[in-house]
Amino acid sequence: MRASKYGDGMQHAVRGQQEVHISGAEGLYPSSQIPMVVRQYIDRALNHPKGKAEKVVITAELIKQSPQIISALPVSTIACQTPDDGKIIVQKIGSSLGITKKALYKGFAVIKKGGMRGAAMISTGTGNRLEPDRQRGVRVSRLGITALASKRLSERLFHHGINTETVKEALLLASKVIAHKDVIAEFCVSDDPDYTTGYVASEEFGYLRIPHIKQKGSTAGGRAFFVREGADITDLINYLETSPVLIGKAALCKGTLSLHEILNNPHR
Ligand code: WAQ
Ligand code: MG
Repeated sequence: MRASKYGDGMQHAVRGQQEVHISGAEGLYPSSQIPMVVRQYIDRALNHPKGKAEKVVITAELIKQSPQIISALPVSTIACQTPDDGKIIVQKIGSSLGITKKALYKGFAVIKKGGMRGAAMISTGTGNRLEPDRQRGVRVSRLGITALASKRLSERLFHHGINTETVKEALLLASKVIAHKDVIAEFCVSDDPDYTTGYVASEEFGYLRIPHIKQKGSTAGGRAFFVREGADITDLINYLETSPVLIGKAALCKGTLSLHEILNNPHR
């Protein structure tokens, strides 16, 4: 689903003129659920904190390929009170994963600027941008979760008071992204002005939620994928955009931890 609106006074703008992205969503579902999902997507587009959509485009496609089944990343929340502390946390996690300062700063800059529909791909060493369309970024799609894993995951998230669509969707996306061997980490900040929790995801530390990563009221946000030097970019984009992936197993949810506890207890 893609929802957008037109800039002020542009209600009758022709296609492509001043179209402002509001919200997007994608999923992998059994065909019987399509009517329900389409309704949910429309509701989301018409009730978004970034504004009411003036145009909604929904595409439904039959996927013939069988999906790759993966596990969800383990979830924890890091104790964080301010955006400045959040940035330090991301830097410490990033550098322990071998991501250079240059690459991390590039990620911060892209997210601070905002306005992309997809994610920026950044080389972990040089900090170079890797995706062909840097304005749009790469949009991860074709990802879903089995009914059983979804139920388990909801129970575990509920136990920590975080069983929301926002958390679940972000966890699915991060799990697909990190399941590719060439993505070392993902950093995400919502573009929703009311949603101030972001995350940094990696194989080593799982899905790490960062409260207060941005000030309330800002529509800046975005995603940065930190990509291994020398990775085959075409292959990676192909995986992210078109390979079907289903989460078949919910992972542990651990509650709130300090940065120290996280850095000293990697998952592998
Ligand atoms: N693929 C790539 N990039 C995307 C996608 C996608 N499917 N969807 C969104 N983005 C990019 C795009 O640049 C958006 O502006 C940005 O990410 C933020 O998207 O555990 O809600 O949908 O509490 O606003 C994090 C949850 C929620 C943290 C993130 O992102 C938690 C969120 P949003
Ligand atoms: Mg959003």
